[in-house]
Amino acid sequence: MNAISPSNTIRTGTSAENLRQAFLDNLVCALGRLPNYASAHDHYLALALTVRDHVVARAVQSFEQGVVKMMRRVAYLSAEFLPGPHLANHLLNLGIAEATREALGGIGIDLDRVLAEEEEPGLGNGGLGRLASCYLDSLATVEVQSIGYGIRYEFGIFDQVIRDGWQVEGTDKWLSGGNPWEIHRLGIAKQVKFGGHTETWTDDQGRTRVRWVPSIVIKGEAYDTPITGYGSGTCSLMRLWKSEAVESFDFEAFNHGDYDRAVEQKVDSENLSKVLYPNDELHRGKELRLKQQFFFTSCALQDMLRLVAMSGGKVAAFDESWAVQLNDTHPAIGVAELMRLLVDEHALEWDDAWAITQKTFSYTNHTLLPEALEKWPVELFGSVLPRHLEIIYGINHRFLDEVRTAFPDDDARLARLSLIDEHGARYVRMANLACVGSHKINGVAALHSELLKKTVLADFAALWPEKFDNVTNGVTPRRFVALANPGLAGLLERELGAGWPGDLSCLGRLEPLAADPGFRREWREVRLANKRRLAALIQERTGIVVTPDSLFDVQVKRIHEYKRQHLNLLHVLSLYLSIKRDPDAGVVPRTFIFGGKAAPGYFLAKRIIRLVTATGELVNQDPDVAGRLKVVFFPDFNVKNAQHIYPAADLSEQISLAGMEASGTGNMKMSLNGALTIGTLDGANVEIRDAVGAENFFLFGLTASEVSALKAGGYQPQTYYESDSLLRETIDFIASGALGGDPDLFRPVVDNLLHGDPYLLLADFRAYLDAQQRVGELWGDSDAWTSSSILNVARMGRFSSDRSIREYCERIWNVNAKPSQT
Ligand code: GLG
Repeated sequence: MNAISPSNTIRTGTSAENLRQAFLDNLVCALGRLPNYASAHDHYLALALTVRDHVVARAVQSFEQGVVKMMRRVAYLSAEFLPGPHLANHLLNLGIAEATREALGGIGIDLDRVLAEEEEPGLGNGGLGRLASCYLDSLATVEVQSIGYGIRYEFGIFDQVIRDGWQVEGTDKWLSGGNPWEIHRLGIAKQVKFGGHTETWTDDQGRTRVRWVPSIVIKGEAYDTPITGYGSGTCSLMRLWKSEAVESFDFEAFNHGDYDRAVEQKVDSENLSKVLYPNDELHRGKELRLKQQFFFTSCALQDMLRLVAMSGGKVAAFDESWAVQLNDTHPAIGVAELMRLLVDEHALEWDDAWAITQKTFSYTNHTLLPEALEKWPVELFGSVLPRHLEIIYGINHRFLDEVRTAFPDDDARLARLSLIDEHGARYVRMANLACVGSHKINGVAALHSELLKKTVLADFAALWPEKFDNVTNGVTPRRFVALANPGLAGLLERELGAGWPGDLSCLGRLEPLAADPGFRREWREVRLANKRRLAALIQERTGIVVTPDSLFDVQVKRIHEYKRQHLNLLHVLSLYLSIKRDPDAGVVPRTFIFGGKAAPGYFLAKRIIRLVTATGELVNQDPDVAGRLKVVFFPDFNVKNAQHIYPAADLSEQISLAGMEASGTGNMKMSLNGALTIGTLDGANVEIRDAVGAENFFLFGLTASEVSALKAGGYQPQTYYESDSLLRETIDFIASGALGGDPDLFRPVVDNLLHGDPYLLLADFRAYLDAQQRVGELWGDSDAWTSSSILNVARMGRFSSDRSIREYCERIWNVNAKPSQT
């Protein structure tokens, strides 16, 4: 028999002719459709299957390499992933976009229409999930073997529609049109226990061991989605777990005629991976959420152990096979679960298991917000995970001894560091567990990492300063520039060569072109074309007609008070009132574009959305401001829509209160596409401003330390309200009932600002308006604006997620990444 080599594992090649034939084969044979009857969605599925062959062939070869070479692999544990549509990304990475366009064009099918058919997997809330997906992309690109482990939610983040100006949530049915990208790994299933109790027993070496006797066992089945890299044969795997009942029926109940009870367990088991919790940065101690976290983490660790065995590794050297990253505290239970697997199931001694655990895990913190910190009531925790509670007590006991040695007679410190919060009701603190179980702890931007050490993790930083590090976030230039902005990609390819998406340090070579009038003209043309496309989409989705030559002022991200979409609105309304007062007021034409989802239970965030739409209803109709102001709420902000919005942004609004936004990544995406930023010194804005130059960034607002000082001194929003007449006029206008047709509609927003203003909008209002004034002035000088835009792109190379991933590889995971070219 002939040996099967990688090259003959695929039926067809990648010429246009090959691709067309495979496409038609798939249409007819896999989907059962004759070409004449095929819908656009059939075309999408047939093309996806065609491309998938090549992707999967790469993925299995790449995986095999990892097994054979016994390399240390990276496991990225994340409760959320937001990959976005896959098809176009694979075409780019496989280098077959043009051949595919030709293949389809030859039979009268437009590739762009086919691409538009793809539904994205919305398996995350926002930045944290999208970061995980950028990192899988970059891991593949820098040729590191990795698996992103998570949950295959049947229903991801809700679909947002705007009805009568309000957010209405719809169920996300991302799987209903079929998912051609995943492979259900029938052979890979893990059992996960819940509840019950523990018992001790004596093994044949006379050692006392613990056995967990659960009250229920659930099965996790693996679904794999390969993630290709750019210019690399390596693929990452996104391995998501779906929960199933171990037995489909309770046959005993079934035989007794109790049909309801017979299916009950099946339904309960499947519920576990049913739906994503739609809260971003808000912890609610729901039992199902804890179960979800344990479910995917346990499946992942069991799977890693299986792979260790498969590559001939040793359990006692688990950390040599795997570097496991905790993406926030959602998978932090993994620290106790690995201990359980090593000690209870693989009979390792506690101290050996602990050494392995600490060398294996590292932890990324993504937020300083106190309401995001996960803690579980001890009782709830113990009822779901009785063995893990014992293990956590065991870890805590030894850990607190270590603290006592380092800081004798410091009970307050001991209480703060303890894995158990004992103030009043007792809680298990997941961030503390993550810190104790990890050898490295990092924040996601320089400022955030500093603040972490000073605030929420200060006691850990004092105990283990060497554990702390920073890795500033990055974003993939493949999806967010090459795919999202083909016009810009064309210019970059011409100036920098075809390989630019694999090495963003080359962007620096654009700098001299900022002074070249011809290049500036081309740059403007590309930007205008992007804005025209977005304008058409806005009209299609909202009915609002906007002018592409106006300044597109964009704030797209989750709706949250700390991100201060309402500060942006105060500016919009102040401009509106200025024009009403003085029709000749020097206001440059602007289109304000908002987008983002509010957590369904977040009252004020939903009111803020309504305030955007009510402002739009007023402003967009008013002939007095026609041609100067438009306000749009772009519904259902997700990765797919984002790819249309970022390249059309002139101004990127990054206006969170300093010290609140850990990093932000939308800020990077817009600047990389040529937007100028108006922003506070918060998160990665600080580093973006350093990179692009203060003169190419509109800075305003209090610094993080000024914020602390102001709050400590007793902040009084009323004093700002009283001393600034424009601010007063704007707030009074909102309070007057002129918006939305109901005088009480925005009372809660106004009251919140006047009596408390927790995110200091009033304190930053004047500085924000001044910065916006500077924006308007620079916009008036189109050459100067364009130069700044070019320089933004030229200097943003550092914010590629390839750079971030190389830093993780070097400083945290200790694995070799393909070096960057420069
Ligand atoms: C968090 C933070 C963002 C950060 C992102 C990725 O709020 O500032 O950019 O993680 O690290 N929940 C989030 O989106």
